[in-house]
Amino acid sequence: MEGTLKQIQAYAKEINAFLPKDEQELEGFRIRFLGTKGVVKSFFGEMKNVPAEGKKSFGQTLNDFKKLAEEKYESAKAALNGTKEESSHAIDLTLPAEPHRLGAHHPVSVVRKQITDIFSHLGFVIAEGPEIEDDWHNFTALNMPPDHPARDMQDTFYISRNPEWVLRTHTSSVQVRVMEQGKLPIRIICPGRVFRNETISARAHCFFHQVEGLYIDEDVSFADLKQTLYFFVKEMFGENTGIRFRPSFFPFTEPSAEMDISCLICGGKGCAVCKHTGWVEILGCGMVHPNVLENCRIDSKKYTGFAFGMGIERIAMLKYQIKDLRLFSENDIRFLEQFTGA
Ligand code: 2NM
Repeated sequence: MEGTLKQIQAYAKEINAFLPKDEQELEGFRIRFLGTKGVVKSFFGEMKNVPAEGKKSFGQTLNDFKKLAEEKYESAKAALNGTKEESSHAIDLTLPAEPHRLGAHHPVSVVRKQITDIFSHLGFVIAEGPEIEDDWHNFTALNMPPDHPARDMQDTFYISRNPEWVLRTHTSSVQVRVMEQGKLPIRIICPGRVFRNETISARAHCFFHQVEGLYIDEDVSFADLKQTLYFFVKEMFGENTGIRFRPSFFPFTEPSAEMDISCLICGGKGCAVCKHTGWVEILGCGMVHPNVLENCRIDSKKYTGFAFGMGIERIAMLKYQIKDLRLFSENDIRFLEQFTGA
């Protein structure tokens, strides 16, 4: 009896110190102490040898011993599962990092920068102005009489609260503001968003982006206009690109012209992009109308100037062979991410 109690104490010590490192050790513990042929069972088997007066106390000891083994088993099992769960959530510092998705510049921003950079090299500086304009800066100062078709409700968005205000239809309004400041000579480039009330299609939208240029000084001629734009075309589209001018009409320039470049796709042989003419229109230009200079308090006897305007989307469509204008404003990642590093 004495010996049995000593044995139980020794086992209790072992149980208290038990700390399994895996499932296998835990199962070994269960079989050894709690199994059908285990230590606990075998001690209960000894009950029949204990004299009647000692049964109660021995039974109590055995029950405590069994409880100790069972509780150890449960707590060891929980600890083991806990570690397992923890390790599956732990960060593995040796794994390669999740890549950060890098954004890309919008093709309109890419092409706008290319255009303004080229003119910066010729001494043009960027000028900006408001997108909501008054009638004077958007139309009247630019020699557009009240019955001019460009003023038609179909083309212009008017602000209903005050029909004197419009969403600018071109950035020439910015140039009027600069001319009115009266500091001469003027050599500016005006990028910006402009608005026209058109039916949305693959070729038209209710807004687009423009870059307009203006150069005013004494003795500025049409030859200066041609040479400046020729430099621009060679920088933008390549040394071997040809240019040609066709007479045109704008109310704010006289004479006026439209400029074509030799087709980038077929090199002038004729294809679908140039509609088999070998040429693609890229901008409008002309010598600033004396009425415009006088409207802006510039002496048209002393000063002359040239101006030009182009659509950024149009240039981008040509350069990157983009077929649908709507892609520029849909914000579809699959389209936009193609311009990384462009
Ligand atoms: C164009 C075509 C031709 C132009 C004229 C002026 C200003 F303010 F000087 F009168 N700015 N821009 C102009 C001339 C714009 O865009 C197709």
